[in-house]
Amino acid sequence: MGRKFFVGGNWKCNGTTEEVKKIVATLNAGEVPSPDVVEVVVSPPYVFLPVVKSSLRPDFHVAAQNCWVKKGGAYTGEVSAEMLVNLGIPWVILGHSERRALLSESNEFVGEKVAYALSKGLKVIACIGETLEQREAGSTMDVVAAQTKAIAERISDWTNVVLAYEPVWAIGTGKVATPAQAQEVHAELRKWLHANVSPEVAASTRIIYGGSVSGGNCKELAAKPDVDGFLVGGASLKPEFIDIIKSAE
Ligand code: G2H
Repeated sequence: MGRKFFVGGNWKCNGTTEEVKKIVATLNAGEVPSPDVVEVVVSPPYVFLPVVKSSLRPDFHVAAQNCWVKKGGAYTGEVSAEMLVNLGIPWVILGHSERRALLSESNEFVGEKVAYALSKGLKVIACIGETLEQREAGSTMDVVAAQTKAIAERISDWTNVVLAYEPVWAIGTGKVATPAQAQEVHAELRKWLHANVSPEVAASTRIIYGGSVSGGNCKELAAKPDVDGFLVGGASLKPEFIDIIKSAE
C-alpha cells in the first residue's frame, strides 16, 4: 500500500497578523506537486487558524497545535476537539516534545488526547522522540516504543494518524538527524507497529521526521524508504517550506 508523502508546517508560537498574511501569500504562490503526490498541512497558533483556513489555497490544509483531552467545559485556556471540528479544522498536532517537556504532558495524557481527538473526527499528527540523554544511554527505541504504546493502547483505528518522529536533540537546534539515523528509528517503529498493532497498520501508517528539517537537507532524508514526510518548524515560516514540499517528488 502506498503511503502518500506528508509535509506539516508547525508554526509554533510565532507570527503577527501581517507575518501570517505574508506566509500564506508565499504558500499560495508556491508551485508544488499535486495533492495526489503530497499532503500539506500547516499549523498556525490557534488565534490565526480561522484567517489561515479562509485564505489558504484549497489543496493545503490546517492543523491546530494542541487540543484538550476531553469535552470542553471549565478548563480555562484550553480549546476542545469539538471546537476545532466546529471550525472545520481537520488536523491537530498532539504530544509535541515542547509540550511534553514544558507542560509535563505524560505518555498516557498524550495517548488520551489522541484517542479523544480521533473519536471526534480529527486527524492527528502524534509526536514522539527521545532526548539526547536518552539517545546516549541507548534507550531511543524503548522511549519511542513507550510513547507509541501509550497511543496504541487507546486507539483501534490508525487511518487518521500520522506518527511524527522528532528527536528532541534535533528540534530547533540545527542538528538534524542524519538520513541513516532517521531511517533506523522509522524502520524500528514500523517493526514495532507490525508486531504490536498489525501488519496493515505498519504498512500504511505514515511516519514523518521532524527536527531542523530545511530546504538543504530534506531531499536526502526524503529518499529514505521509511521517511514518509516531515514536520517542519522554523523552516515552515520561510519560503524554503516550498522546497521541502517539493522533496515529495
Ligand atoms: C520540531 C520541528 C517542528 P524545527 O519541533 O515540529 O521544529 O524544524 O524548528 O526543529
